[in-house]
Amino acid sequence: MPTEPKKVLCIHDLSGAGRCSLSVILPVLAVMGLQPIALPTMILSTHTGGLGNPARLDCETYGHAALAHYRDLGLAPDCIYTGYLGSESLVDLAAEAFRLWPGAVKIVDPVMADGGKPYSGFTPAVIQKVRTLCSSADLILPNLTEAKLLLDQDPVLSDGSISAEEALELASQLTGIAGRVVVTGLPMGKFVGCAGAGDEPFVVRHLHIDRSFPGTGDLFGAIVTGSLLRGNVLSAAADAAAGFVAQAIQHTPRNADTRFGVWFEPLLPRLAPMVEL
Ligand code: PXL
Repeated sequence: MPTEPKKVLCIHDLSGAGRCSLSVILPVLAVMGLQPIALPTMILSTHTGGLGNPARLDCETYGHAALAHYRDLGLAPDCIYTGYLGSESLVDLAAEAFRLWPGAVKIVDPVMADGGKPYSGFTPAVIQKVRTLCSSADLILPNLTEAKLLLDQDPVLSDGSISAEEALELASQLTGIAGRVVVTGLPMGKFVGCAGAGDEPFVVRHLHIDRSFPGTGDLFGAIVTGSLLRGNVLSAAADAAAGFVAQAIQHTPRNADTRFGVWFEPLLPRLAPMVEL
């Protein structure tokens, strides 16, 4: 019998247009040789980052029914990877999945804020719930603003850039919440970096590109998840993810509308495994 590709239960929203969340995560994990199982927390016509007021469908009831169906089927994920959970009850949905499959690797991207402020709807109560979810994760992937919010610190940077030492210190503080941490999207002078803690501490830096896009955190998180499940160490996974995000930005024409995300699709073959496991 051939071995089934590893299953990743992906608990994120599905934003139809705007290249983020499940529409980025599913193709990335699939091309990396994994088997994504999509569990949309919410269906939106677009993300909430500047494309007007999206149509929304809350999938909480569906989500609980889907989890019960997977449990009854005996379909146990190897990994549970969570992202945008726009309400307290959707954080409970993710926590329920963690309870159902305690043996799965639990990766939480605490999608809730960027650029120094929370996304709409992320009240202090939701943020507290996300913090609790992070404390039951094996790995968390906050951006800088989310990292500060998780630590209950002021999310606005005073001088717009942080040093490698400060980045490592921030990642290390977060190991008080989850075992392993990668803080992403760190402005480090002419570089953009990420910092890891929990095993060997590391900093990965790539040349900073002066444009920002929605969905790059999801692209990063999916590649880290895929790369870890393929047996790589965390620093290698983060380096691969940061490198791919930088390439995807470089391949997005300068005059493209940034609200629709990076043009990553033609680059997907670069993520395909060279060797079958
Ligand atoms: O990529 C982050 C993200 C995911 N999902 C939704 C969002 C955002 C960021 O704005 O609005 C719905």
